[in-house]
Amino acid sequence: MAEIAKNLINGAWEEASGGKTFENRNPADISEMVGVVTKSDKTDVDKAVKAARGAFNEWRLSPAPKRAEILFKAGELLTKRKQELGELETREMGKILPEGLGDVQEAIDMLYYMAGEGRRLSGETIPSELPNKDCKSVRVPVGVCALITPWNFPIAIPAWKIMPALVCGNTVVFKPSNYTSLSAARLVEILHEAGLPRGVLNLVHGRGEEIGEHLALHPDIDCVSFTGSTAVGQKLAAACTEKGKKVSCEMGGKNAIIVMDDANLELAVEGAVWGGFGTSGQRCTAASRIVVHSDVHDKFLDMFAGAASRLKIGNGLLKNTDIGPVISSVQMEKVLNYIDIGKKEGARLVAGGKAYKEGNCARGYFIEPAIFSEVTPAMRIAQEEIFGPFVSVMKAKDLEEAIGIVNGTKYGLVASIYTQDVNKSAIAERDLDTGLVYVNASTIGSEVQLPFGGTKRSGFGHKEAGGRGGAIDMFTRWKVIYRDYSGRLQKAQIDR
Ligand code: UN1
Repeated sequence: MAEIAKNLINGAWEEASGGKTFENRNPADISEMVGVVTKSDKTDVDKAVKAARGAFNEWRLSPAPKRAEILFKAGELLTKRKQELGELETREMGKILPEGLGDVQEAIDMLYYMAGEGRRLSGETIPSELPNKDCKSVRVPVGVCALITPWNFPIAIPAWKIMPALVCGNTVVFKPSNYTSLSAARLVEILHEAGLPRGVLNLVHGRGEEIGEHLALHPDIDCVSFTGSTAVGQKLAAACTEKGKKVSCEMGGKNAIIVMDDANLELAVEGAVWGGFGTSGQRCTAASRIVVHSDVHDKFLDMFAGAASRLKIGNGLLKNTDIGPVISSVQMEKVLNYIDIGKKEGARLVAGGKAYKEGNCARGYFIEPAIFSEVTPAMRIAQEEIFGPFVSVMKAKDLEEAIGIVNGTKYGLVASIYTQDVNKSAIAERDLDTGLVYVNASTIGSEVQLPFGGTKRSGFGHKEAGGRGGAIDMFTRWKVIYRDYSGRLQKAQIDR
């Protein structure tokens, strides 16, 4: 029997109370069992929340720079284990190793960045209108946070949430995706080893459908941060708001790249391949639509289809692999079903779109990177998030039409434009209704020192990561303090 990845509750690694487990298998080869994971039920969630609640007061009162020192230490430990964790991610969810290593690096960056915040959690002092009175605003932690994360960035997205939550003085119950439980457990193990007091960070493994809602809506949870599908996020946002919890959700995307007639086409093709097929298209930031100026459309399409068909499909641990599997049989069926939908809608499949079973790919969930052309904006394949190696190419006669197409979905996470014209770029930067805009770069590549998140149905509540408007706003509340040392009753607005 393989070792079981356990929950961490109140500083102790333990199996779930029901004694049940589930297996994690490698999506590149399902005969390989990556590990066995303990399967929590609501009792375990309750225990974890209780532990986090119990640890809150002491953690809240510990100086932020001291909290940050633990994150610095964890950053060092994670750096030492980067290779091991990158490989584990690849085996657990299929992304190619360089991407797995990048994912770990993003968590390291976030650890150091948020550790720095420990010495910067500043507020404001403002003069009072009354004598002998001072006013200030300070950031205080929100309380006990439920952090629910997806499988496509098994280490980075948890780090986006856990690190700011901890440095701000919150305690945490972390529920990672069941597909990437082992990667999540390693990250928690590192934070634990770095010296977090018991109960400050708790980990519960299990399925979202079974324990996610129970955790998020638990009466002792003050704050919920979720990354996942729009369907789940919307429901969660409504339910949490109703219960008075602070909530933020990072959800789906239908991100687009605009390729103008003056674009450097080689660069645009590279960007489209990376944005469309990196992580097998399983990113909320994936470029699933490319809107191309009519004058360069045919040439671009030719180059793009050629580049996509040259991508080497396979196990992400092998050196030459460009594109790994999708996460599961369910996801594979979903993507293949969208291929049928695209054909039925009258779009033209110009590359890929079939299950790939060659050589040692027979036991994995591989799909040839698919490109549809002759896609029109109202088609389902131009509107719905597919989350797989699937790109819809559309035509536009000018910039205005292109921006209209890009903005014409319910999502608003990322958009990008390839152009050499500074004026066109400026208009796109202004008018694209997305949380992130890239110029002459793909839809992927956010950095931790800036906020991350989308508009419309892509994001709800505060953004993630660093910078103004980022995660520090999510994991703190502003408290305003008026201190009167006049020794008499003073009345604002009335004493004149
Ligand atoms: C996601 O797509 O799910 O910019 C997150 C990027 C990464 C994070 C992406 N830094 O693509």
